[in-house]
Amino acid sequence: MAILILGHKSPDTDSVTAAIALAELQRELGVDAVPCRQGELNPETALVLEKFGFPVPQLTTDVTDKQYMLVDHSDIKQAPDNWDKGELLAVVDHHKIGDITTSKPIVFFALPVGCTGTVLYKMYIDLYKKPIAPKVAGLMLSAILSDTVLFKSATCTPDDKAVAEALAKIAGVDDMMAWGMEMAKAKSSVEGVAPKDLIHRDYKDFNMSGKTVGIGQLELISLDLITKDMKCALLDEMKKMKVDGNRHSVFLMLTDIMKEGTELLAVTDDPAVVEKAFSEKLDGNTVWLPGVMSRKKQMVPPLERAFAG
Ligand SMILES: [Mn+2]
Repeated sequence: MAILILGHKSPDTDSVTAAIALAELQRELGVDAVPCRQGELNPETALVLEKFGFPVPQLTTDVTDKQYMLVDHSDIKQAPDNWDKGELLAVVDHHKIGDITTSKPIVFFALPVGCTGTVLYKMYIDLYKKPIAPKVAGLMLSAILSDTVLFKSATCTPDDKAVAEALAKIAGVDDMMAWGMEMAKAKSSVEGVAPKDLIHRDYKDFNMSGKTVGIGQLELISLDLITKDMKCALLDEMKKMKVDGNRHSVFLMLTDIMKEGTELLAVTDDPAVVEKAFSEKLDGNTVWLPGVMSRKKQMVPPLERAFAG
């Protein structure tokens, strides 16, 4: 039976392309593996798969009685359903260690870099010494451009940049910044998309001191793409999600990748946590956070500290 490889729920480009690239690497190693996705593709990921000629991975959200590997996460809240009723064989990641545990030793390969694509490059080249096919390199390059927001994110490391340049050569992408802008434009498309789908395009639930906190993020080439009416509709949907999911807070980061900052929309039981975390006061349900672009590095840690006391 083929091993399933899955990224996190509300998949982004990194989660989808890392599943494909790790499946390709497994095949190089003589292991039968199938890349999966745990949700709908965002428009950026769809563009990336089309450009490099890959089919859309199968939709799988349950790993009961399956052998599987995880990429781009190790948190239960983002993992497939019944993660404990299947057998986890490997984790390849670039986040903090999550709360998934195993009863047997596994492959666990993680680095504090900006993208799973960068970690996979090191696995291919340094660990397993396998060549990367040009179209797989294209996927990994795209993931790095996406996760590091064209190398502007606080999560970006010199390794990400060096690996992206190496991958661009393998993939035959002459102008990676131009390709990155094309991807960013696709990612920014919001017109005609239901508020719920916009929030879930890149959404994660976190456990902060025992409270469920949801944080979505939209990366936009301009905040003007979100009209006043859309903002109201997004807040209404967030209020619904807060009640339905028994969440303490639901946040939505509207990140302007050109201005390099985030307008944070907040629906919360305790507005003081926002002030405590960012030293900025909410104006109604919103606050501008200059320089904040990364959920992982600039949103989650200060919020966790604020929730902890
Ligand atoms: Mn990632």
